[in-house]
Amino acid sequence: METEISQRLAELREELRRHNHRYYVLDDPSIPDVEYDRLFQELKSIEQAHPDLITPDSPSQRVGDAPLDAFTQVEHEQSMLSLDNVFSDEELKDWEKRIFNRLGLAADSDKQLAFACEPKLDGIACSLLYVDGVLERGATRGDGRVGEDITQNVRTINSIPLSLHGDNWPKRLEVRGEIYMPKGGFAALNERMLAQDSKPFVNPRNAAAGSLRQLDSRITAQRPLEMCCYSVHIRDGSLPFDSHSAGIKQLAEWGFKTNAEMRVVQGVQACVDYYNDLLTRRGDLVYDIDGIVFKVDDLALQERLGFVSRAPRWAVAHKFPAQEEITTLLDVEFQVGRTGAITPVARLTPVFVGGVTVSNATLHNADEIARLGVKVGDSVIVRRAGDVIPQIVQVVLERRPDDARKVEFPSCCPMCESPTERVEGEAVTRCTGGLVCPAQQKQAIKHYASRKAMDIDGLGDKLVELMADEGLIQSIADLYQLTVEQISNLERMGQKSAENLVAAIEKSKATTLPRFLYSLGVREVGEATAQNLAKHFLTIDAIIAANEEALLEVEDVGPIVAKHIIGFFEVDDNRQIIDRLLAAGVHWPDIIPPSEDEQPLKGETWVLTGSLETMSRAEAKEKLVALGAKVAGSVSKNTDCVVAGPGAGSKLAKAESLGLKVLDEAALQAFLNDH
Ligand code: 5U1
Repeated sequence: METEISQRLAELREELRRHNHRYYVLDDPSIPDVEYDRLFQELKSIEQAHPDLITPDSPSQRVGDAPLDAFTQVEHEQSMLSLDNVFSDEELKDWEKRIFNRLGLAADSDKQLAFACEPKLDGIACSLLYVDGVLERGATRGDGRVGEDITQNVRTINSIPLSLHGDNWPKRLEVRGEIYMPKGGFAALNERMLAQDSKPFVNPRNAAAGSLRQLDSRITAQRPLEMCCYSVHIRDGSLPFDSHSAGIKQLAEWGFKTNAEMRVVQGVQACVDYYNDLLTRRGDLVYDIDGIVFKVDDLALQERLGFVSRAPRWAVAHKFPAQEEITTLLDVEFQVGRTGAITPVARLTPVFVGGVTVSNATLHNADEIARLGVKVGDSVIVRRAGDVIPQIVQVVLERRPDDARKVEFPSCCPMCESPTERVEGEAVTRCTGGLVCPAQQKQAIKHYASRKAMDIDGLGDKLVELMADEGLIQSIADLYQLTVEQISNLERMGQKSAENLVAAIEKSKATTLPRFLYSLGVREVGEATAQNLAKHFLTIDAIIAANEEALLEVEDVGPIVAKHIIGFFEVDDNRQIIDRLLAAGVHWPDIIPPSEDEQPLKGETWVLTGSLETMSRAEAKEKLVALGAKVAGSVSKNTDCVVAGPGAGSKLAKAESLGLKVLDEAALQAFLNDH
């Protein structure tokens, strides 16, 4: 009996370890999460019944342990190295020249050295010690010689093997790499922190550092940390490979996560190409990087090159432009958007960050200003990562000047002086001026002319600004009154471009009802909602007249959207603008309602539950709606039919208890084929 239990435990641990590796290291899971959970539960329940059989490398031992009082200091078996940096292609080429000189190779010789290139992850450098193939200790880099023992915390990181795969490992193995938090995990963690009213982390690196610094490893266990390994050190005995790249391959075979972007290239020009390629792809990577590390691939050459103080001559980091910089908040201005939303924008002392000069950053809303505690005059940290708009992530409080000024959110719109309001439960403050507000007028016209709306060729944002500032247009209806002469008198507008623009405006008069509806810029009415409204009501008059009850019958229209639609058409100005547009000749073809024959499900309510194999739920819904059905999310006595696929649960049970018609997927297919 005892041996049977031990055998099952060994099987479960091996299987879970394999799935863990596929999921966290290879990003290639082979079983669904529920199956993993079942195996894990089985392991835990056996271990609970037989605590004496728990081993430190069991997958159950990653959940964290009782809090520590403090981290202890540990000495690394071999010092953890630091890296020299270069900041330009020239400096990188000089580095290669120095290597040639040291190796006694003529600089003009045709010899190309092989370099291993890999992204430099922006995380926390750590070292892992394995004794007899089992993880014994994890430590931070510290000063390179002495770090902090974070064994309890690293054990919770799923991409770190608790015991090594294979059997060709040395008795004592030290593996180094970077512990980091992927961008997606960072965003989710910060959302959780905000939801709990906790302070979010400034960037993924700080989040990783903060998570590793937890004395309570149960907290670390809940943080989405990963480790990517980049070097191997063996205390006794020699390395079973002769190049850095072969070492990385060996690390992967022992079960470590290594960087899939690692390449071996010939010569320094190929290093420059690699750098440029990753610089353009930096924003697409799922983790933050701050540069590229280049290493002489051949270990024998590394040995010959040696070190200067604690930095190897055979490796160098070519840093990317920083994604965070410090600058000064000069002022906060308030911009008014199309829907009246007032966005505070930080005006900054221009600073080069993330590869561009940044002089503005968004401050989002009043809550964000309060959260940052930022004042005008403060030194602030600006972050520009990828194509994301620059953000202020932190205030450097110790540099706050005495005359720093509090940021006051305006009580009146800075454009039209109408009062601002903040609806309870919403983060946004809005101008209540509607289309009286020149800022909202301009945005409304830009939206009306945009490609997915009325698609007025040649009427870009700058031209709208100019025409509005010159007093030629105040509302979208004014567009149809513009003359060639008026436009050609504008700065940098010739006769020909003015004629073209008037022709494009004229052409826009022939449109469709969904486009027209979308162009009006009603809050929350995007293209899809506009389509649904048009299909449901068929005419603009019917939409204008619709009350809440009628609007709620339209697919995807909920109480909030209905409120915005009603609110929009209640405003006299808006109805007058529509009248003027129609009088100017804006028109669209009638929408012919499908005949009764084409709508056999008219008046019926269907519910889809469980999964479908031959089509997605969205496709099935589209087909049923095209046949006239309303597809609802819950089952009630008013439901006409429930389509139940595999995994259908409580909705199917309810349908059965109410005696409703239930179809399986095959029956649904047959029905759709017949209609
Ligand atoms: N990718 C990578 N990052 N990184 C950091 N490789 C790498 N190598 C390092 C460091 C400090 O040091 C080696 C020279 C061992």
